[in-house]
Amino acid sequence: MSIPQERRLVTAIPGPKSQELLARKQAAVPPGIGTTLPVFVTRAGGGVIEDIDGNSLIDFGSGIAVTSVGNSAPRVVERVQKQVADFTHTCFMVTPYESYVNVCEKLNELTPGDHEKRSFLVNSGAEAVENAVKVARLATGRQAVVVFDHGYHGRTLLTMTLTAKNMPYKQGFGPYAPEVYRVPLPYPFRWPGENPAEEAYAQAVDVIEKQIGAKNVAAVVIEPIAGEGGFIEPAKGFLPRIAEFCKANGIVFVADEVQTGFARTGDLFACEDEGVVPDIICTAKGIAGGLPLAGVTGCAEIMDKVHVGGLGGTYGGNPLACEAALAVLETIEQEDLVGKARRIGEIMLPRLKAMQERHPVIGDVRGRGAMIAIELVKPGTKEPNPEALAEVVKRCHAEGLLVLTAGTYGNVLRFLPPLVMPEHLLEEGLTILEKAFA
Ligand code: PLZ
Repeated sequence: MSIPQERRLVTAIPGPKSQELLARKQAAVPPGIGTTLPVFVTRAGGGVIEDIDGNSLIDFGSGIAVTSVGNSAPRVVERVQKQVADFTHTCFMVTPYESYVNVCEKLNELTPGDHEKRSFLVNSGAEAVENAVKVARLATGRQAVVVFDHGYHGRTLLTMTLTAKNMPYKQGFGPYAPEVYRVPLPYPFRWPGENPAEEAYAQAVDVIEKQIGAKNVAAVVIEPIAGEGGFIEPAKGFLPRIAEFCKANGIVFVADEVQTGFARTGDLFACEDEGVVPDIICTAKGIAGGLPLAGVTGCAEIMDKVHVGGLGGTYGGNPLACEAALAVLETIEQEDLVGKARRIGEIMLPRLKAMQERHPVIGDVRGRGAMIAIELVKPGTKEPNPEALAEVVKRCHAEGLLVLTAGTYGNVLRFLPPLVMPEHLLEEGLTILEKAFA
């Protein structure tokens, strides 16, 4: 790896050059586009991000679960460089090219279930989810879509409607799309009852049968681990029961694996953990090492119902992004990134649990593989503690550890390191975190 795999601070964070650029950003870009950490990036790779002031930061974010293979991963660079010199765009719907077909064949092969599948490619996670709903509606002739508390699916009109949290995603942007219904998610840390999976399932079915009518439901859309909602793993047993209910009622079960997919959770796809086979699976983020690409993969019998020309988009499956995806899939396989994700979890979870013992502000430590979070509370209660979160994040950032937040209650610190993160940097990052809590 050409970038030194070390943390190096040569200025305060952000440094003077980043501050100058931040002022220009503030004058040129509306405040609606937020900034987690205002260091302006010049290079990144492996487990680090270098900024314009010469600092090198440990990356616990992967650009929100995107650069799982690392930034500018060697195979990605090589394939994209060749492609950019050959041709940059034809539009797959106008004159096709092989790499798009290769990516779809791979998605059909690698996603859960050995039934016959079809895939098509779009540009973003939101576009993938929106297209899954289009396909499900056409295939079933039904309209209603069921989503869950704490869900996040994107920022377009439909996917914003599917998203649970008002601030900052929805406030003022209505009216929302019709025929979207929300049901409970068994959030183990906060569920009031004894049997979260069964109780949430019963409540969800009650809403579907009594308020919507199961025969009116086109799709149930769920993240196998709620990402933006705070890395909430639904209580075990819930996902398989919802999938069964869908099957029994002719409802298309859509797994939104935009954040959880491609080895992130220590399985290639998070649904595999409980053996759930979705009818449609949406992928994006980790699929192409940072190039914009997303996939919709589903049962052939559902996908083939859509008339010729009913799906598409100018850039969907752009040749550069497809080459990047093929490089990513090769890297995941050859560098055993599924195994690496598990190893990251094995290192992080015990250290975080030890921190929890010492610091009662840590209410919960959870996650799988390299998708790990801690939830901060007022000590001795489960009351959310976003103030403590802000303080810890500030200290981590000042020390050169990039961390992200999440959560319906704004009190979750989440870790999404690149799966190629060197172990010494992972350990160093955890030590910075320990000091921040102390
Ligand atoms: N589904 C499960 O996590 C994107 C959002 C960043 P796009 N999550 C990061 C932000 O604040 O905008 C996401 C997701 C799940 C869908 C999406 C949407 O993916 O590629 O951002 O459209």
